[in-house]
Amino acid sequence: MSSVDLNSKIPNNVGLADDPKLQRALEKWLPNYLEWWHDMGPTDFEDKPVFLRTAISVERGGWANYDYVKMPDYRWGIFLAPNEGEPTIKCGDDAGTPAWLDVPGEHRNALRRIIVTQADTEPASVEQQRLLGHIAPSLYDLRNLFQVNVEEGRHLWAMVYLLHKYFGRDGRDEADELLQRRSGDADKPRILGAFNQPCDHWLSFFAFTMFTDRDGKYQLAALAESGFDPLARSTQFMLTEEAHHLFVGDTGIQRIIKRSAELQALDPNGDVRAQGGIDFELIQRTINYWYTYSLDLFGGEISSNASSFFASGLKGRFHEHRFEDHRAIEGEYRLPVVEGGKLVEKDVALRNAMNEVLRDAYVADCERVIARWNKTLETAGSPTRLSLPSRRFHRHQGIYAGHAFDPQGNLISAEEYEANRSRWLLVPEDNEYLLSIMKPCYEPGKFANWIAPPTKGIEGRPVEFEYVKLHD
Ligand code: BYC
Ligand code: FE
Ligand code: FE
Repeated sequence: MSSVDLNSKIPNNVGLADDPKLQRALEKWLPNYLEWWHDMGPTDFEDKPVFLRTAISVERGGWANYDYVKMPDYRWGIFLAPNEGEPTIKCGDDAGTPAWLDVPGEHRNALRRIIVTQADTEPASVEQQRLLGHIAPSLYDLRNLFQVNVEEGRHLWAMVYLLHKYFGRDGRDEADELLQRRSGDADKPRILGAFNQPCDHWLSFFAFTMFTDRDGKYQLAALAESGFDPLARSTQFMLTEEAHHLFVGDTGIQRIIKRSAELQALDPNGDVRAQGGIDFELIQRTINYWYTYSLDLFGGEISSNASSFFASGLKGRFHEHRFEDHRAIEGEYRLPVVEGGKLVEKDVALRNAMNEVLRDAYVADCERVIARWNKTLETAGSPTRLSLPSRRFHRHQGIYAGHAFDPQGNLISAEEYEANRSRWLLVPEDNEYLLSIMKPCYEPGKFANWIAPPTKGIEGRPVEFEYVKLHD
């Protein structure tokens, strides 16, 4: 395990200084990355000091440093989690045998594809969020947005390191292309669906960090079980940063719910919008929208890709060590499929259902958060309850795509679906309303009317701390 080198151009614990060729290649990529950040990262705040966390080590206790940093000066580093004992392949045909310290020729293409797909989401999310700083509900939230953004940038670095180090010329080309695709671009879109959807306002930002970053948690956890050891250790460390992103989304929506319940109680007709707040129907539509796009990110329910990734030990299940049988050759997974215009139960080979197994863990995690949000509503005396729609609703990938379902998961006609779209999903009129109430609120300790303050600040600082210095 190399020690941490914080003073070189690219902070790292991967011994870059001992590999001058790799170091040069990454130092050549660095200005292109900075140019991308300047063009596609958060607009207009480049000269403002932000109270940011920077990864400086992989020690559990003290891995991060907090200080004011201007975003373009952020120290994006490359860190691998330390190995505990001899790493082994965690799943599939070769479970229990030594892990690969280099890329096995037969898995080169599959690994490259997985790494590129993971990498692509990181800059995509920064692009999606680039304008949100202009309408932040507080300096506290503004800081959290920028924290998420710089860390997604570091996640890109983590994957680009793997591409440069282990995939030669192809890897360098892929790394260049990661800076060329653009979220939502008609000609050069990002790879996965959710990362091409607009994220125009803070309700979408919080839903995105709640639901889409949470897909990130589960995908990273599955890759943390990879038999390709550098990928496993890289994603393990990314997960330490990911927790904050999920916190931002979970508590962001929870604070909106709390405020909406207050406004509901305040209004003589219980009308949240009349008080300038975000009504619960709109919150539910936003949940429906981002949760289902995030479900798509797990891929098809029945997937030969997933089967071969698992079989070859490239990608495990969530917490693979908790399973008894790491080969999963036997066993079936039962799921509803559409046949002859009806839903019928069908058994598929377990390995082919690995995307669905991972999605199950994700859905259960989302359910736990929804239950907490409903507790908030209960405590506030509101009769409203929020819920997750069926995993068949509003899907664009997998066996339910191409069929129409209502949020309860019943097969319905395309006409019925279209007629209810604006009741079930975030639509352009919603965005108009949200943008009309989202004005920047940049006074330390002050919060926009549509959201409650957090219960505490960041890293022991008070809520009214000046998290972003907008004035010298
Ligand atoms: N959109 O066998 P199938 C994060 C494609 S988020 C568009 O069903 P597979 C983050 C698929 O590529 C975590 N296309 O799926 C969060 C395939 O294409 P080809 C990101 C899709 O391969 C917030 C075809 O459909 N990490 O970190 O088993 C902020 C059939 O594929 C989609 C990863 O994704 C979609 N949603 O599984 C910042 C991990 N879904 O081959 C960051 C790496 C599927 O026919 N990726 N397709 O051209 C993977 O492990 C897999 O690629 C997937 C798909 C799980 C995504
Ligand atoms: Fe990330
Ligand atoms: Fe994230």
